[in-house]
Amino acid sequence: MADARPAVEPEAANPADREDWRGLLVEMIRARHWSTRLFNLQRQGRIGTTAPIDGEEAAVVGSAAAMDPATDWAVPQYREPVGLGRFGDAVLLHTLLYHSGHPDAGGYPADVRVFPTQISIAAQIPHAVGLAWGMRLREEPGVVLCYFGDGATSEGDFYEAANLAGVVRAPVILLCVNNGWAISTPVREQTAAGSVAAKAVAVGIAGERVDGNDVLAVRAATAAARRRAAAGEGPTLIEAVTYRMGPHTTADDPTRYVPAEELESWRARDPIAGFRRHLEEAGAWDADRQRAAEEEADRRFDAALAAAEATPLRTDCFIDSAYAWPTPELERQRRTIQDAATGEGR
Ligand SMILES: Cc1ncc(C[n+]2csc(CCOP(=O)(O)OP(=O)(O)O)c2C)c(N)n1
Repeated sequence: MADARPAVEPEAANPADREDWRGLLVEMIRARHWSTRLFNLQRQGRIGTTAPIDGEEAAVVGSAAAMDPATDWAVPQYREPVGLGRFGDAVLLHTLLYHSGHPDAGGYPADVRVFPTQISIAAQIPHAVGLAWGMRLREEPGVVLCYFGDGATSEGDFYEAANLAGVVRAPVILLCVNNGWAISTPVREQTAAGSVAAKAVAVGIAGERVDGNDVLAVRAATAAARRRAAAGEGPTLIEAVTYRMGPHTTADDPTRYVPAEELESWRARDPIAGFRRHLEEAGAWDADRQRAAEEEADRRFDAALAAAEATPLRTDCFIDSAYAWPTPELERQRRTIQDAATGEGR
């Protein structure tokens, strides 16, 4: 793979291109910033386990940038939501609720076209294909962008969903963020296929491998896949080759399995640092812009955190969500929970 620098020279670009590239850099900075803040909240004991995005921002932001949040859907696993800010700040709010164990985490507003965080590996891929197929049958516009990791491509859910997507020509983009590792399993032990993209051949869909640290390359590949899907030409499997520069989750210690030299070689290709350096050299980015981007990220995070912490806990919601109708015994349990919450009955 080439280094993380974009193929187009900023010097030669018109002002609109520069603005566009700045927008992508701002989104990548935001994603890493939000990921770091989630990490810190976990360390403070204010939320549970989270999965940092560090290193994968170009793959996630670049692909999302090819989509239209008004018509298209994003279906993430658990690492990508902080990179989906362009789909609305409700994504961050619900990510915070999810990592707080709040029952409302999955209840996205109807106009936010993002599926809730999915912890079960690859389980979101059949959902994404079903959604895309349904949209096609109902003649709704829009394309579904489904994210998953390299480890997910060893799951039955991946093969079954990719196969069906090919048969029904579902307008779906299957985007594998190949970050090199599935917890401690390196990708070379994950598959003998040579590449994830090669697996597209088996199900008769388009497959493409792209430098996942080049935000412009990822966006271009996703935009092409989106055009094909929207034109009824079927799904695409995109493998964005990138690297997870931090731990798998806040509960992981990668120094026990990641070779230090491997990490260092990928750190030198940090997708944000590379793109930023390129824009700086062209006079399109500076320290003031950097500060403004970080402050904006902080403001939005603070607002989402305040909203998450102010969301009332519904201790009895399992009764409504798990049963079609409550029995007298369940109603008794609900009263017990409510009395405990209000301090009555003590
Ligand atoms: C069905 C299922 N099996 C096992 C796990 C435990 N698990 C959590 S993350 C993970 C590795 C996932 O790796 P990958 O798909 O490459 O995604 P990444 O976390 O690297 O982004 C595993 C095995 C799980 N969450 N779900």
